Amino acid sequence: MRTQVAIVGGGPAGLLLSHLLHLHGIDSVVLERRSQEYVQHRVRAGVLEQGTADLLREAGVGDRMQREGDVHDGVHLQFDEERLRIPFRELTGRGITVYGQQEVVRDLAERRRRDGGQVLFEVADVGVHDVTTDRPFVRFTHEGVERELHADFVAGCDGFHGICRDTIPAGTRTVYERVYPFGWLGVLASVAPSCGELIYANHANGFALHSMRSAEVSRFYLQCAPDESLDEWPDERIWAELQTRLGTPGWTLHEGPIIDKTVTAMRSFVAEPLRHGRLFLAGDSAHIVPPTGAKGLNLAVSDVDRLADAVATYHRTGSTTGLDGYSAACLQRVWRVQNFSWWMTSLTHHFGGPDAAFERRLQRAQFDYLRTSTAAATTLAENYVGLPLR
Ligand code: RFL
Ligand code: PHB
Repeated sequence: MRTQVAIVGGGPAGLLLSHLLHLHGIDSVVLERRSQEYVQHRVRAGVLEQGTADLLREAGVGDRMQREGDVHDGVHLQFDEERLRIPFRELTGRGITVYGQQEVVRDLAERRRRDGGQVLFEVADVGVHDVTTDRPFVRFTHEGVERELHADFVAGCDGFHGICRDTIPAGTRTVYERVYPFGWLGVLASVAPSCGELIYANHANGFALHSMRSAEVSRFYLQCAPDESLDEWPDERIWAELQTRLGTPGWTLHEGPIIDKTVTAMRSFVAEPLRHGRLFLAGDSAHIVPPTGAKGLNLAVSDVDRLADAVATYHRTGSTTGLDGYSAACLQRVWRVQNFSWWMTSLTHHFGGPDAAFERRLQRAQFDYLRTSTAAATTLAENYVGLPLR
């Protein structure tokens, strides 16, 4: 088989890249390890930056998001029982869109199907070869048959546990990593959201987040141990802990049936550079942020926006400037977002340890600063709604 860009991974990064390339008249084939059913039902991100939502609309894949997504003009931060609203729209003129990642993936997959795009699900034994030559290719097994996909470029959009990153020789890449001493217990519940906007709470018991997916479905997260067993969290304990950590006078948290529970460990991770020969990494395959800033999906979108443009410019003009600058340009945004995600995490979580009481005093001071300083609140707001894409 031959195509112009071989894309490993059919998550948001891979599918959006394939669609953006198609808009530029460039062929691609997406190779995805999981089934279509699995990919479209994986519960993950929920917050789209203004730039991400704008890009999806401009690329013609934002119709359902426009109808069903919920635009928010602010978020709440809470310290113990004190709640503070950060008014994004007022401070930055921009907002965020709450729309599930799996809905974005469904919209992209459906559009690829309608446009005749090739997305192969349930591929196995994927290996990337000869990326430092002019003739890179991907070998894989599909429906029991071993195949080779030859391309001009290979895009590694295969997430944190993918294989593309490891094809870059250890001597030519540098990994930066921080592992946090806690994880998130994610909960999906069949109950209307109890607040119109997200609430990030720092309580003496630890972090809690109130989010939502629709008028009937709420999404919650609770700080827990990184290797926490779900057996420790029967539904009654989850609701009791959410009531405690999110509670504030005059506000009621509504309870309902819990329909999904997962535990996610938290890390910050960057592998530099994002390019090796004709292999380009994008999204979680190259970087992970702790989810507190709601940035992972948005960073993936920013990477593939740049990559599609660089590949299109190369095909149109022969210029390699965009491709050559891809890694450095992405990394500049990646590190800004790393900083913001680490900061939001540090502001709202308990790290434990001997200086825990000192840390909580610092968090309180930062919270008070956000409450009293427009400059501080604006810094949070402009990072949360997202800096301009390019
Ligand atoms: P993905 O989504 O992991 O997709 C990678 C795809 O590659 C496939 N794959 C392979 N395919 C072929 N061959 C192989 N060898 C393969 N190995 C893997 C996988 O099956 C998969 O389909 O990476 P991508 O596309 O870079 O997208 C990144 C986002 O998924 C991720 O950053 C976000 O979900 C992070 N995230 C959030 N991001 C936000 O922007 N806003 C949020 O509110 C937000 N909340 C979250 C999050 C992530 C979370 N978890 C579970 C990690 C909340 C949570 C709890
Ligand atoms: C979500 O709704 O899944 C969500 C919202 C905000 C975050 C992380 C996840 O920071």
